Amino acid sequence: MFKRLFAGTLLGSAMLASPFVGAADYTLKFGHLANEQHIWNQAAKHFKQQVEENSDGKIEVQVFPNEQLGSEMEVINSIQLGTADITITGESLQNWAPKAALMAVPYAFRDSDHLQKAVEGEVGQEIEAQIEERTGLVPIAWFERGPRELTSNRPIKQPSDLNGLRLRVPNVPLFVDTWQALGAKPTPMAFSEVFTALQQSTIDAQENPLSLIESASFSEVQDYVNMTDHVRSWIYVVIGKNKLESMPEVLQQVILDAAKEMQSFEAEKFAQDQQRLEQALKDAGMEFVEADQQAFAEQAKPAVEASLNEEQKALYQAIQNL
Ligand code: 2Q2
Repeated sequence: MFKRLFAGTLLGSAMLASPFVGAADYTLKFGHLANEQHIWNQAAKHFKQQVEENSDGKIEVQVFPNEQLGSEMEVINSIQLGTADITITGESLQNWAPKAALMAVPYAFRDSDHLQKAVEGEVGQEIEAQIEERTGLVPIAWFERGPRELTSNRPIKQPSDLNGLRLRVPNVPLFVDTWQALGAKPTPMAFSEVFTALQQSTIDAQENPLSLIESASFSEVQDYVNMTDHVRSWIYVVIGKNKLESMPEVLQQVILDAAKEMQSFEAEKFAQDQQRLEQALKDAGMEFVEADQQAFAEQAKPAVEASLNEEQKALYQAIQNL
């Protein structure tokens, strides 16, 4: 009797934490590089909740922020090996699928509407198809990102101010080519290593949307946000194709529906976040610098065009014509 009661109490408290403890047939490990507060993590948690509820606990989703499952490139490899399942990734996929470069071409998208047209239309379809075919990852949702800005410890207004600036970029060949042409010294590096590299001055600068500048506390090691707006882009939430297809169709549908729901949830948060970020970074001590975007765009253009191969150029043209 006592034993029974005790077991009942234990079960009761476990149920408070999660209504589905122990019942899952499938576990999905979802790792990404942003911190706990970041809207990507809020979206991931929303997805977890939807999937667990709508699968009656048959699927459990474990969310790992802060590169706890490894860097972006490592998690992509892990998904391919089957030791992780879901991540948030974009133009770094160009290392496998060249068309993914078009998600983040310097100064390619005029504005949010232009970007949306590309993602939701044929351009997006072509990119997604190649990602799926070449990487074994299936895009299930996309998020718009804020424009990428350059942070540094001296103001950068013109390309000529770059003058050998040691700049971290993600593992994106097109970014390396472009920043080299602009006069900086770009080095690819995992996101989680950037803070320490800036602190120890092995690099001088980095570039990212405001939301990741905040997520990684770069205000502690960088004084200026130079408003270059050099890349507008989107990012995908991707899942391992083998894992997805190993599930019964009804559960696959639960995942796809939850992904769409996560996409709208994130889009709403994104709009609110964009209004908050500049002031938040100013409050954290960063100074905003107006950069000559036209000069950056003009100097970047020939480098971008020289860097794109034939299939990429065709898509680049298609984007310009939208
Ligand atoms: O700077 C970074 O690491 C992030 O902004 C992103 O991971 C980057 O945009 C690409 O690696 C996305 O594939």
